[in-house]
Amino acid sequence: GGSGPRVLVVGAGLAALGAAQRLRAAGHLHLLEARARAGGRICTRPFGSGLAELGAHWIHGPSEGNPVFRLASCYGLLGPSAAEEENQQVEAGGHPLLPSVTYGSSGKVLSPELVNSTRAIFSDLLDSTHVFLHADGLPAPSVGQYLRAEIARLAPTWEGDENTKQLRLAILNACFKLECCISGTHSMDLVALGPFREYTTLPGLDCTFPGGYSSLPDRMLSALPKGTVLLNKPVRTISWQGSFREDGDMEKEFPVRVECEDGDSFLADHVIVTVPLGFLKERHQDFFQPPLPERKAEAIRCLGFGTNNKIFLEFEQPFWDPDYQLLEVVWEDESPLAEPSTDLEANWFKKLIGFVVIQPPEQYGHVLCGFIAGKESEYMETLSDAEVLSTLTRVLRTLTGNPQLPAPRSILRSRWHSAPYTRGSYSYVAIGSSGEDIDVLAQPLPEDASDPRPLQVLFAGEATHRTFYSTTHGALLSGWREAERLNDLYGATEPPCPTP
Ligand code: 6YU
Repeated sequence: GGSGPRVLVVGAGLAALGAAQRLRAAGHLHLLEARARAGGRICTRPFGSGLAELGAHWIHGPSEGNPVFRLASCYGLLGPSAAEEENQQVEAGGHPLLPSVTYGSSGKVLSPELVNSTRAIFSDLLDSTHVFLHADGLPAPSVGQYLRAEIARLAPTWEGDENTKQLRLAILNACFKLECCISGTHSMDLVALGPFREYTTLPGLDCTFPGGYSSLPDRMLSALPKGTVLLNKPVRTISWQGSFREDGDMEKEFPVRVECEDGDSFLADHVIVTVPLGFLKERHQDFFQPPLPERKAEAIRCLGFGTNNKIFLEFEQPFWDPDYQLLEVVWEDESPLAEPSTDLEANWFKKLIGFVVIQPPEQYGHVLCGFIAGKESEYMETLSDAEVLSTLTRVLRTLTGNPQLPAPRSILRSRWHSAPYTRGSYSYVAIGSSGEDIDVLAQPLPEDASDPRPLQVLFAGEATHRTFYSTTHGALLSGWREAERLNDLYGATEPPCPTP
């Protein structure tokens, strides 16, 4: 370390690594990470004959405007198709664009015409929510209530017999579940309508990392001086507005002291907090000394942070047609206009939206990745692997109409809600909150800009990015933003050859 300020970063996920990468002002820099690994919600594990992404899966909108895409390209971590101009221009609007087949609960594949025309209805309704951004009067507080009212209004105009209409409603209900996974929420009734379209999508055909998403944080980590990141160092409390002195050095005073669960403590001029919103929701009251200003505590309470989990299943042989990359599921008796079941034990698996086929099978084996959001997903976390595997085998036998369908050979799941240093998957703007709360969360402390010791506590992480929350690029940009805030304070200007 040099003579500059002492900076601590809590966490070693993408926001933290991004901050470390861009900090030029720091004399001393340490990242304190609770887990035994860096990467946070980027978590690649071996599975089948390849890898499984338990956290972030795709680069959403891989194109020049996406900093994760730029960084990954610059490190050479992406496959050849990601580099193609054509793929970078695709406008998917944040939804998976994969060739798909839809299984109905009666054991038959549903008509692609009916499925596609129904999806188009849903997608038009979703698009129509943009008119409510910054609007004065809203027809409903939540995205879910708005969509259901529109569906109730439209349903009588649909052509076809009663069975077809019921099936359309069932398909729409499946669309709601997919949307719950995308927003990382239990129900779209919890997602605020007004700010919904503040989340911004970027152009580009979503792509994956051939060597695993973790290859990105790994590369960022290896570029930092050895010993910068301390693993297995969960932070217990952050004291600020203090006057702390190191033993044996009565000269220098620090405003910040960070104490770890193992009793170690670190003094600093600045601390960048990148812990997930789920952790803050649970712990903010005793995590900060003095406690956070009420307006920030309120933002932490109001913003949404739900659960989206993945269930990887490896099969001996594929039961699906190799042309399909997405196997969707529709429970034919469901409707968005009916009350959802609250019997988690009996019905949790119906919240599963279906499976992404992991490509290519030559590299990964015959692997499906199921997605499940909400309370049902949190309930799933309490079950054993064997229970989940046997339930899903039964479900797949029902859906394919094949009672002999062989059980998967192995299973691997994420459990983001139970993870003590995450407590869910990612943030959303919940009813009763707005994009303003995101900005409040991102605001450094002390609030008084004329404080002689400014920027004691800074906040980064996906939940602090107003338009890219819930993504890796939002996390990375938030880390860069806070690093630049400190660089600016110390007049540490851009190096002649900036990092990508
Ligand atoms: C993306 C995707 N993706 C799936 C699933 C999940 C997420 N995301 P971190 O948590 O990484 O780091 C904090 C660290 O702090 C961590 O290491 C902790 O251990 C540590 N820590 C905590 N407490 C501590 C303490 N006390 N002391 C010390 N350390 C402590 N993003 O771009 N593409 O495909 C997905 C997906 C299952 C769980 C995702 C995806 C989200 C990203 O993973 C996530 O944002 C970043 O990795 C977070 O980085 P970070 O540094 O902030 O925190 C309209 C509209 C809707 C809006 N949503 C639409 C977007 C859809 C989002 N897509 C998600 C989909 C998938 C499949």
